[in-house]
Order: sequence, then structure tokens, then C-alpha cells
Amino acid sequence: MGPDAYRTAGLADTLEDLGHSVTDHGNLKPADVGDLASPNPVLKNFPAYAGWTRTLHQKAAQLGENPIVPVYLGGDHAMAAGTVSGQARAAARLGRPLFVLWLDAHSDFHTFDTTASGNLHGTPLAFVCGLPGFDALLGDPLKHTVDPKNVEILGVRSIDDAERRQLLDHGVGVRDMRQIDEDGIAGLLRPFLNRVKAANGLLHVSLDVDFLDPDIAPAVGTTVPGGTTFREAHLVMEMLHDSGLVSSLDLVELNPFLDERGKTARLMVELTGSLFGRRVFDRPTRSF
Ligand code: HAR
Ligand code: MN
Ligand code: MN
Ligand code: MN
Repeated sequence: MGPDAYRTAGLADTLEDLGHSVTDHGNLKPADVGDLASPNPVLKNFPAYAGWTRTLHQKAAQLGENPIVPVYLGGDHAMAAGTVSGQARAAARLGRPLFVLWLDAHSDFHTFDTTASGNLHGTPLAFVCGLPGFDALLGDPLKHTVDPKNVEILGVRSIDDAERRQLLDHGVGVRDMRQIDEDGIAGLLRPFLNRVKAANGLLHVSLDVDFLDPDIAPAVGTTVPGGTTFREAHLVMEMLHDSGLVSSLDLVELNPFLDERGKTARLMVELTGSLFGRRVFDRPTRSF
């Protein structure tokens, strides 16, 4: 339902009004993985995770080599296992490092061994960073991983103990809500964008609805209070646009059943508009 909610909220028109040409690739189908055995009985819907990851990995690996900006509409954040790993494969073929900006209340850095809930949306970032135990997902070990030091998690306010250890061990950049409160979101984002630019990197942005405060974005199953404000979120998108660095985007975790008259879907579309160049008034572009 997520992708259709974005279509209804006018995502394509919003981008076309900004001068972009848009191709809707329609809804994809998960690959058939038969009765693939689950690596851990606690995992929920493991075969579906593997099927979607395989489909999305191939699709993103193809799209990522073209001079376009794919926007992947979800759907559960588990889908980022496929989109980000595919973009990483494409980036490797282009000879450029892939950086990931993970905008989320959660760090999604569990392995199949450390997740207690078995909710697979808690695992995709660990998979794409090459943590162990994920081989059954693609059927082969992941060849092109994302360097965890090239990942920045912004807006986080819920991290499990096992995730915290793994994030520290692997040197992932973690900017929590307290840091945003103290330093301002622009001041946190700017050094990361400078790093991407200096490395001639590509940048994948994974935007989880719960990055936003639940008051402005209620349509998500895992709300956490104390999220980013309307302006903080738009400012991130505006800076991303000015940077010219974004090469792919996920919009994930929208559950239209939980929405209030489509307001979350509309906000996500407006944020995407800001990322693709919408501005209130022209001004000399400030270097980020
Ligand atoms: N860390 C918790 C778990 O693994 C919650 C994960 C929730 N993740 C998302 N996506 N909703 O960010 O169960
Ligand atoms: Mn989910
Ligand atoms: Mn998430
Ligand atoms: Mn989340």
C-alpha cells in the first residue's frame, strides 16, 4: 500500500513540476525462494525477506549504473537490504565509494543472531555493512559491502544493546536526537556531506517515516516520540539537494492504514520535493 499512497499523494507530479522526468517502474515482485530455511527460528517472514532482497538487489544494481536517481518506495525498511546492496554493487562498478545517510529513529543494525524481536526491518543496515550471518539472504556472500565508516545514522532515539556494541565496533557514524538538539541538524549534516564530496562518493539516502516526530508523521507502526520537526526534516532535504550528491533514495515504513487523511504520505512527498530542488525563494546557493 505504501507505493500507491505515494502515487496518490502526487509524487510523480511533484517531481515533474520541478522539471524532472519520471518513470514509474510499477510494483515489483519478490523472487521465488521456495521453502528456504530460516537461519534463526526467531526471524519473522524470512523467505519473504530473501525474495525481496534478491529482486531489489538486481534491480538496484541495474538502475544504479545509470545517470538517474532511483526512488524506492516501500514498504518495510527490510527492503533496504536489496536497494542499498544493489546500489553498492553499481557504485563499485563505477569505481566510486557509496556513502549511506540513514534517517531513522532506529539504527536497524541487528544481525540474525542478535535480533530479539525477529523483526527483519531491524537488520538491513548490518547486512549491507557486511556483518556476518547473512549469506542465506542473497544465496551468496555479499560481495560489495558498504564501509560502515561511510554510514551516518541521523535522528536516532532507539538503539538495542547488541546494536550499540556493533555500531561502536564497526565505527558507524551515529547522531542521536540529543546531538541534533544541541548542535542543530545542519551542523551535524554538513561535515558528513563534505566527506562524501571529498571522496567523490555516491550517496544513498534511506528515509524511514519514523525519523519524523509522530505528531507530524503518524503513519508508521513503530513510532518513537521526540523525532525531527517539519523544518529539521526539510532542511536536511534542502541541504541534500544543494549538495548535488544524492544518487538514490528509499522512502520506507509508511503504513497508510495508520495515516490521518494522508498527511504522512503528503509530508513524505513534500520532503522528496525538497530533496529534488523545491525551494521557497531563489537565493545564491550556499555551499553546504
Ligand atoms: N531495534 C528494534 C528491533 O530490532 C526495533 C527496530 C525497529 N525498526 C524499524 N525500522 N522500525 O527502523 O526490533
Ligand atoms: Mn517495518
Ligand atoms: Mn528503519
Ligand atoms: Mn525506524
